[in-house]
Amino acid sequence: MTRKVKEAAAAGRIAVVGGGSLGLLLAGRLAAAGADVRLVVRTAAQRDRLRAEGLCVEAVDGTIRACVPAFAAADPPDGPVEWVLLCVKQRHVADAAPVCAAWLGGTGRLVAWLNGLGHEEVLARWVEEARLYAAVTTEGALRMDAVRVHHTGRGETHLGPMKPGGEGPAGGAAALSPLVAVLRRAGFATCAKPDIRPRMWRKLAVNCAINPLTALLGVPNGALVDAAELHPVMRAVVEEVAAVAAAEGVVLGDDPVGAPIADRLLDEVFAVCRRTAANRSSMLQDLERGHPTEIAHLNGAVASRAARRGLAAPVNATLAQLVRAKEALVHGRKG
Ligand code: KPL
Repeated sequence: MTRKVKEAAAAGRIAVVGGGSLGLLLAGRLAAAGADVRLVVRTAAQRDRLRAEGLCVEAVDGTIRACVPAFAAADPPDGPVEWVLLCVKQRHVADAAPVCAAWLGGTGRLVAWLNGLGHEEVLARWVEEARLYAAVTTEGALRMDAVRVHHTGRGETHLGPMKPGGEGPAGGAAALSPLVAVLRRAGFATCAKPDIRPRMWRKLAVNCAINPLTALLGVPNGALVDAAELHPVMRAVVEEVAAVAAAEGVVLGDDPVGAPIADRLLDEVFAVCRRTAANRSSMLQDLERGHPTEIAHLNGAVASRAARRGLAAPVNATLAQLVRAKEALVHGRKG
């Protein structure tokens, strides 16, 4: 057995659940790296296209064509897997959770690659917390169609247990090693963290600052840097997110830079805006496509968690209301 095959095999069987941009990217690159991976998508139509045409990842370093066994959510699993990598939108989590549980059997672990808050509680109804992990990634991907994804930018991926501290000797960050190894082999710069929550909340702060403003104004991410009028709004958003994180016991300032946390979060927001200047945020794309946005899991979740803890988050609450109003006006959907 070659080293590549041995390392890929050590991670065990993997099911990527979700046929959007990230799901296609992970499944395609993992399959090309020799991992024992299958892709579980929502519809039979996408499954049939994947079976007929294979999966294509277009990247700067070349095009990868992979034959990944494809299943629809309603299909029975081809046996239990060691890992489920869940890559769906928040609105699909309730439907995806029982599908993930069926693939996991009694011992597999689930890694959620999702934006925002809310999925943790839903998943915990189906899988014990000790088997739940989260991933935060800055890899860029754009789905071209049901079987083709463009790998638009390289980034970093961090994985860690959703509930740090209580996993016992065999669990926690240590259990991630084989998965980290196979993700690295597939070309993703990945590392395991004992506590992923600071990364999740920092990503949340970035999404809460960028997504609603780009969606409301109909502009690409880079435009937020040029509009100085928006900077105090973005600062207030990240300050509120940091206050709620602190109230939930999550320490966001884990690198010894010394600057106040809101300054560092704002720097992160601007860095992401510059790096993804031409991109349209996922919330803007959702609005344009007539899909429900993830506002309830971003600014809406920050506002409601703040209220639960007796804190005020007026800027996040207002942005959430405005996006709901825009959804209702644009799509005739009730807010
Ligand atoms: O994650 C994103 C999103 O669009 O949801 C950002 C970071 C804003 C990049 O577009």
